[in-house]
Amino acid sequence: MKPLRIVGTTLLATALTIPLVAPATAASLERHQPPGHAKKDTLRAAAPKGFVIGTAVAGGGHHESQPYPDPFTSDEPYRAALAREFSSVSPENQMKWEYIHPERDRYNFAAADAIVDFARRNRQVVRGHTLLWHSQNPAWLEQGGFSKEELREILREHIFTVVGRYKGRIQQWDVANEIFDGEGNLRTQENIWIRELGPGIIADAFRWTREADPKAELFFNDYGVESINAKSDAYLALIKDLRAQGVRVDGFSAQAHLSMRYGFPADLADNLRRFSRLGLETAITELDVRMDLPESGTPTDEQLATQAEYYQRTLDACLSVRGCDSFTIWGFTDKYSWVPVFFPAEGAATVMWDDLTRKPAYFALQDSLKEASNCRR
Ligand code: 9MR
Repeated sequence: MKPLRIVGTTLLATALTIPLVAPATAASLERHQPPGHAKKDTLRAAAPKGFVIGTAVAGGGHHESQPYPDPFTSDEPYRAALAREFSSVSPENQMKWEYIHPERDRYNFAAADAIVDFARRNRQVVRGHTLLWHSQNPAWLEQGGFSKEELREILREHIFTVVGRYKGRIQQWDVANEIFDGEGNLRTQENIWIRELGPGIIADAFRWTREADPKAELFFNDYGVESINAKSDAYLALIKDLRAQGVRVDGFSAQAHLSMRYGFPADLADNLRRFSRLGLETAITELDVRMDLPESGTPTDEQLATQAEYYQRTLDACLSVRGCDSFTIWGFTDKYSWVPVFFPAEGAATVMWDDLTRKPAYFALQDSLKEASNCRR
């Protein structure tokens, strides 16, 4: 044990009046290390200064059909890992309309509040997800038969209420999520806002969010935009257009739900750089890497190695682009991943096994973070 360095008698006297071991609170327990892991042996400790490493916080959505209780509120080892490993959290479902605004005149903030409080206790930033989307909207909204004026007011009020409630506590908001289809056309049918109110509502959503929380960074977020393609081109054009109208957009993020079936999007860094050159932030917001599982259900060593490579290349791409300072994986344990629920026969998409032990992909991320920390020092 290292001898204590005595700074000064007054200080020492004061220090001795403070109990040496703080009482174990829920928050302090969350910071405890599991046996066998050194204190600094985490993803967040490995990350370079100013670079946040995040995860989705499991709850709602597909979890409700699974044979386990709500992960975030009931799984203590899960919570401990969430606090220990990550410096950013994204509510997986808990801030979506169907959860946070279940009836026209009623909001339900309990689940989102719990995540934002957890983040504060554990010195984590939060990515808000999401305000304008075509999916996971409540029936009262989708089937309410509202007039254009009513709909516009409903969105405005929702944004001011939700964004206002968490003002100063959200680092990045996914203001608009998945507004283009694969061909780069606006989703004019599926997306109630664009269908009923026209594309101008997108600019309004950004303006209202900015007004409600001037310090949050406001993003467009989508999947299938990792490469230079019709969809990412459409975002680039839209963002330029919005800027020309004086609407400030801060960032563009690629979800990065990758599948080993399709190969790695090798132009990811080049694509992000196009946005960075406009002065925008970029981010990876929902990375996971799914694979076809063998009959045994357990990936082969070769599959795990390929998966690790995909994770690492995605991180390295982000680290290489100026302004890509936020990197989030969509869940960290296979136990709670959305993948097998949505893609039968595929799975093992996250960086930890069900029992929270680490896969090669975890170590690949940790290595890249450490290397970036050493280079940037
Ligand atoms: O992980 C989420 C899952 O629990 C929900 O059931 C699903 C419903 O659409 O949404 C999942 O999260 C999505 C995210 O909000 C937006 N990008 C795609 C994600 C995976 O479907």
